[in-house]
Amino acid sequence: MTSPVRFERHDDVLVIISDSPPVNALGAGVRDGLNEGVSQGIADPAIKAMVIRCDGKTFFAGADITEFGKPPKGASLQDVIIMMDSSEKPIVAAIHGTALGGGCEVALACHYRVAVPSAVMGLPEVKLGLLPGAGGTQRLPRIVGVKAAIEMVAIGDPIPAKKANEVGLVDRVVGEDSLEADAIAFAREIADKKPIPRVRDKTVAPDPDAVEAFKQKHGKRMRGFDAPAANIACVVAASELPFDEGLKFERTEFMKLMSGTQSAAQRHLFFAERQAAKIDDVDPKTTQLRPINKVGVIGAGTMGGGISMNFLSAGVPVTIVEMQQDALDRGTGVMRKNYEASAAKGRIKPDAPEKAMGLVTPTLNLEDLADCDLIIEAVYENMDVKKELFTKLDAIAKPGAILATNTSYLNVDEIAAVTKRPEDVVGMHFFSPANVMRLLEVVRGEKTAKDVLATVMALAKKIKKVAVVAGVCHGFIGNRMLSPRQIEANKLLMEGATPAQIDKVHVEFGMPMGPFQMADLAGVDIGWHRDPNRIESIRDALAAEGRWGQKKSAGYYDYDEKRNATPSPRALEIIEEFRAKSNLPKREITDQEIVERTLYTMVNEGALILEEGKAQRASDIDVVWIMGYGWPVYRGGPMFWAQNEVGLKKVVEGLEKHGFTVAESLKTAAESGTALK
Ligand code: 3H9
Repeated sequence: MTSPVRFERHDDVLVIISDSPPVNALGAGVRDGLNEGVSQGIADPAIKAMVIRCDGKTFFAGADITEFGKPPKGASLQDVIIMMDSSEKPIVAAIHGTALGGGCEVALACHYRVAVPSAVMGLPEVKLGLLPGAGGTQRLPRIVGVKAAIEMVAIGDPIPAKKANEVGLVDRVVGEDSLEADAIAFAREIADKKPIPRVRDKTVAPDPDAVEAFKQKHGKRMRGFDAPAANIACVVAASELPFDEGLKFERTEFMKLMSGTQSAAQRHLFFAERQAAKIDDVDPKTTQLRPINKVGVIGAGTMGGGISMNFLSAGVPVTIVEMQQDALDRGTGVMRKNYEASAAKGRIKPDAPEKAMGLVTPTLNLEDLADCDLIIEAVYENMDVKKELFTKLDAIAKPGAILATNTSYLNVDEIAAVTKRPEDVVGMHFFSPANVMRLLEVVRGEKTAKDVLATVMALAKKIKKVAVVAGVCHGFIGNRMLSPRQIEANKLLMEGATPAQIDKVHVEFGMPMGPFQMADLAGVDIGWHRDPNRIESIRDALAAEGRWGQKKSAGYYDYDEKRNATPSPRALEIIEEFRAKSNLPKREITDQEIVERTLYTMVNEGALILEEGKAQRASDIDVVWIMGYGWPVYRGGPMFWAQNEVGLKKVVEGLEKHGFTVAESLKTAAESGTALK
């Protein structure tokens, strides 16, 4: 097999070039090639310096994640890096694109680094539940100090070349289009400089205050994750131990994380996210996409406004329609305020609010949507309202326009059927707040055309969403799975559990909040029939008493003026009264029973969704629950969790113990030890 790494001699400089698409991951072939190239450079008396660079869109984007967990092949990255570091001839890393993870570590082991202005450098291993395992945690702080190093490894966001240059990670920022020539010239400049600068020879002072301040500031976002603390510990070790001992410490911590379930879950998510973009029977290479240059959004409420902002932020003009002028003004006003708040926090450029709002055309006239390439309705969740609207849109929209509904439960086929163009109709289910949440469920109707699907998937990427294709069923993937959880949580209340106990189990599991905290936040009155005399559920009883949740400072919990929750004696009384009327005996409920009845039932529903073909693959379900509902990333989503952390046999036993009908595919997978697909 030909090597992905080639060597080109430029007089006294050897240029070692990796060409391993798509991202020059440091797989066995690349590592062997680097090993060979550097060895040749060292051995050849005519060579004074070396340059390492990559072809294609990026410098090495890291270790090859697909190799993790498999038997080792070829030279190890650690060995290659030690050889580079020890070379008596200087090596220059020539960086473009994204020098990430192992790629950044290769660069740090080089004696000099040059980069083009658009390049970024970072150690994002923490996002995969890992830490930089090839010396990154020991070299980085020796250049940038403990404080900046912790920021980079424990959060994992890359920094641009200019910043890298300022903090000493990059020696020179070179021409965007002349990387190789500039790197060779630089190599000649430094070829005879002695001593060769090696990061390992530097020391870094401990900075316990910075470590403590970081933990204080980011404690909440790191809750439940193993990797951030391990990354921090390695940086601290770099400031306290000699280099070689620090490397050993890093190695031990790396292996611990690598063999744990969290990293497996986070790596699963990395690939699941990318897999979700693929539609089994649609080839993006041969499918002509429909151009989307203008979007129409119907409804300027929270949802419509949030949806619009996604497109505006991506530079796509939006026509936004409302029925009344005051609602339209309020909606666009909120959008503007949101943009201004982001600008004030420095999250977007100061002129971004003006730019974005300059792309909005507010109108009361549905006919103004005639020139839109995509129209998304975000109106009241009612089938008759939606049908009437789609009938009108069918008459107004231009031929080839995509007509999308943001419904979260309703039958997209029934909506499509009122038009003469059901092939142009699709569901685009955004999650609230729609300008923030990354998930987009793309609901494929029976007749939705393949190019419509492909266009919407590509558009999702453009507006920075993670899109997952779902089939038509009540609640699609996410809300359909939420339903058994809610039903069981309510039954558990009736049987003797408290809202606080159920929520605690969910929060300890890693969810941002439990079912009753969520109900209080969203509003206990949502979907309530508004008849105070009709009390058919605990929720009805709470709503009838005005306990509508956080907005009324009372719901399943009581709230103080800062919205801090405490268990509510009155809510517990209401629950008791309702139980007494139902003649249900009260019993002790264990936390394990709550897990089995509220979480195993979700897995069961997920298996049914797969059986019915409403999701393309189990990993898509995981993406939905992580991106849309706050399932803990380190548990990899419900299907991954069930298969890899709990075990399907145990899930089936738990479901059967409580009398649930178990999905056939779940039983078969549990019995045969195969994966749910
Ligand atoms: C590490 O380095 C550990 C070391 O410290 C220690 C070792 C001892 N490996 O994202 P895209 C695939 S851990 C294998 O769509 P973009 C990806 O699956 C690593 N494959 O492109 C996709 O495949 P497909 C630390 C990889 O332009 C294709 O490449 N590094 C890897 O939107 C295109 O990817 C990271 O965590 C990989 N490392 O974004 C960086 N990376 O086409 C991870 C990508 O079949 N990578 N693929 O679906 C990224 O963040 C983005 O891919 C990147 C490009 C920003 C580079």
